[in-house]
Amino acid sequence: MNKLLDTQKLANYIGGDWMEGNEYAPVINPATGEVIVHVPLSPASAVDEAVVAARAAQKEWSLVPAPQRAEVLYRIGYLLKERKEKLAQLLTMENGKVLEEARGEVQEGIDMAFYMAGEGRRLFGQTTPAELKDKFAMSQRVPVGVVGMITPWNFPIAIATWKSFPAIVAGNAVVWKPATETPIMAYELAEICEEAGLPKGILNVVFGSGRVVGDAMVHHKDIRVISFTGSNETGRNIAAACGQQLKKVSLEMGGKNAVIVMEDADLDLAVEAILWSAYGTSGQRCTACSRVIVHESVKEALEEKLLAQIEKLSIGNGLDEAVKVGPIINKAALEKIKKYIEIGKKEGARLLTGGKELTEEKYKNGNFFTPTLFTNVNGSMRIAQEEIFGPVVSLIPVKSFEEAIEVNNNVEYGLSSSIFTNDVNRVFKAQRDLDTGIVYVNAGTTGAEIHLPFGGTKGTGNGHRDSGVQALDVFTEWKAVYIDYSGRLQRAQIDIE
Ligand code: UN1
Repeated sequence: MNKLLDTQKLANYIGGDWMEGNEYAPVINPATGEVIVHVPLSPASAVDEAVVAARAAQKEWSLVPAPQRAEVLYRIGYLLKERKEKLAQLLTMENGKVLEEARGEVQEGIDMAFYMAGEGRRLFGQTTPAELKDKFAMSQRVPVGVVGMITPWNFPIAIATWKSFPAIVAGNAVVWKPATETPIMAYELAEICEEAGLPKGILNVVFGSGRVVGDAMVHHKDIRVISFTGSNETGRNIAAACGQQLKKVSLEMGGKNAVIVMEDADLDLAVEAILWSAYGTSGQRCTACSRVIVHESVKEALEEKLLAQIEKLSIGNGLDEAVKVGPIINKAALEKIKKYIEIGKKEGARLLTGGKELTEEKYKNGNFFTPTLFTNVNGSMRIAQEEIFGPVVSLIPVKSFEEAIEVNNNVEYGLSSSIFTNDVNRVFKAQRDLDTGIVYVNAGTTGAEIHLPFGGTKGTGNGHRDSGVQALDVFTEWKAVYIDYSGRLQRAQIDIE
């Protein structure tokens, strides 16, 4: 048993009860290959039970004044803060990201708790003049009821907080399917919610596969909204199923994010930012930089500087503070990355560094891959178009600012982009013309802050946003209310003077 965990077998959390499973799968530390814990693989009936509990609890929760609902979120925030180090260590063990990043991820959860707790005293609606005399009109947010959330392994706690905290403060109950690769964060968060006094049934965790648990959630008639972060293929299937049922769905599905380096850029700064956004989390972020679009006049200088720094990156177990690049989540993800290296070579891109799985003694039980840089890539090659989700960067030379913007936009995704330039006119043009939900100037493509909307255009999603106050739009409906205090029948559009 791991000393940081009080159990060998995780349990579902349904209606405030911890329920053992029948079937379990091992959870493997991607750095060491060791089994850390076992996660239940629940049947679809567990979703039914969770929804029953959620529905019952939500009725009362929606009547609790929002500032009081927020009090619970404040307590959750303080507990997350208190346990930040323990959570970060567990996160590194199950996900592999290096400790520094794991701490940063827990911090996102803490920030989200306090930010959404503040919304408890806002949740603004609008009053609007009515057409008729002695009549009052307003619109207000109301909870949708039971919310389903399906979250990925790459940010197992932050993304869960982006979705559950706005849902909870707005008066909903949540049924949550975390990724089976990283269930410990879900287990810990559920425990914290319980300790913070979140009423039973408001947060329910059902562990299991997408095929069984996810599918049951998507098709459950009493789950009114599905909020999903994950792969494009799964997201499209969920959207189709929700479309059929007229169920609201919010999707966030990745990116092919670029850093643009113009000829007037501070190259050393750009190199630092590229390293951090491309190889941090081993490139396993939706926001990771996987393309560098560089002006041809600084291409060679940039390549040289990048190469010198990439070779210094230490790869290994993220629990070691000196390590900068941790493992890949599992063997299947590793195989996918290897396949793209072959594709890149066949397409005629030049491999400058990396492209290898590490198999020496100290790496052999984990899934390690070297930070990789391809150059002379053409924007239409598959390695420059498809999401690889690993530490693989394609360097694409361009001749002008206009071409850089065009290459940036010419992909299926639209999550994050960045430009390095010191030309103020280009800064303003770029922030207008880069077709992504997030734009950075003189900073890398990662590091979104929780009080701004997170999401993207085109194949990245379906127009909704996670985090930011905009997340409330996913978890609330607008209700228009008219109060006529004239004492007589006043017909809108007709009885106007
Ligand atoms: C993700 O990869 O899905 O902006 C989330 C960032 C982090 C969140 C990434 N704050 O890189």
